[in-house]
Amino acid sequence: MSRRNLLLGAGALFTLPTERARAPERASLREAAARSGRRFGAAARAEQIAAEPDLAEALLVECDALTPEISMKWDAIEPEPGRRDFSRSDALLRFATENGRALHGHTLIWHRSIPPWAEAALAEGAGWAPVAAHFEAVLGRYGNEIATWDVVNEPIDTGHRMDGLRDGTFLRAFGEGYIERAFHEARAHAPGAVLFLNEYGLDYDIPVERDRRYLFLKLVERLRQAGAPLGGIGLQGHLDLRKGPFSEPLFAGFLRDLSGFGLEIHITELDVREHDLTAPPLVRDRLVAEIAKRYLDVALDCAAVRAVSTWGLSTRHSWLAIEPEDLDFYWRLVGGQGKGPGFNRGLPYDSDMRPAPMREAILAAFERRPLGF
Ligand code: 9MR
Repeated sequence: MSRRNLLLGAGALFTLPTERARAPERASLREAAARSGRRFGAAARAEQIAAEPDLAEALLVECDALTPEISMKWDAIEPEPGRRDFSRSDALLRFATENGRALHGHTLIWHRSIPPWAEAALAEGAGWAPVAAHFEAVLGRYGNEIATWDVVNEPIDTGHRMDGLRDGTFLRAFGEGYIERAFHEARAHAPGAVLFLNEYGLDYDIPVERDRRYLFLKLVERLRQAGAPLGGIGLQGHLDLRKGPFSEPLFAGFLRDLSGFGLEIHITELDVREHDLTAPPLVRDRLVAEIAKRYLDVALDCAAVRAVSTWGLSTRHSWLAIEPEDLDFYWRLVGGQGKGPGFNRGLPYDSDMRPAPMREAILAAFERRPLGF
């Protein structure tokens, strides 16, 4: 299908792009990923795609798959018990499928996206019924069309319990077995889907992340032994220039251990938090691209790593952007002049939808590892 047809397919959502928004002539990220036997994707929001043709086009040019950044979370879907709003997820799915792209389901269970009414109900002993109803509603609607799902997101929290499980609503309501139970519940409503456990903070050579890696491997081992229908591992990959060091051998060793479970691994939320937004843009871009390349060179050396997604495509929209109301505070904090945009530069496209050095880094990492390396 030509790019023009791709775009016409999405005509209901946005108008045709101008020449200005055209992607570079070189290989797209999805083409480079395909040559590496992988897929590339990004998190996205339907309302941004509908309002911004240049973003919509860049997503279609670069991505095989989109992840709903917010709209498929429990609190977004069901703000009040039984009153479900699927409109934004429906729109994103329509945009993806009309253009021959996939969606990655994100996320059925996450301690930060439980609607307040469900939080209260679970704490008061409502039992599994609200969780089952949520899974049934979401997977009943999308389970056939979406092939990969984050079932449980961020279950590990270091420093509290020997098993590393986060001391939160689900653990308190259902005990240690809730993760396994969630996977079985998901399997019951989506028999053919690949079910993922998604986790953050597994990247750096620092004590807390060493602990997290150990606890995460143990959790995966327990789930496998218990026969949970776990099919994939998501490593979020939120890199952070304030953290460090990053050790190639250590991260490679972790991926080797993880590969031993025979599951597919996805890098699900790659982006880079900067440590100095006041440095010259060229310096910032170089630092961002460097760490992304180092991380992906190791990740793509691992044959089990099948997909890479960034958490957003352009820094125009990033959870790492500093909100306008916080900007004054930020600039005072870093001793700046109280002006300038609060954009973090840690994504493949800049806020004007121009490819950034991080895009080159991702491209180069895929190109370094052609299929069958
Ligand atoms: O980027 C997302 C942000 O816009 C939302 O406000 C937030 C709550 O829904 O979730 C952010 O995405 C998170 C993702 O779902 C899980 N891993 C961490 C991401 C960044 O916080």
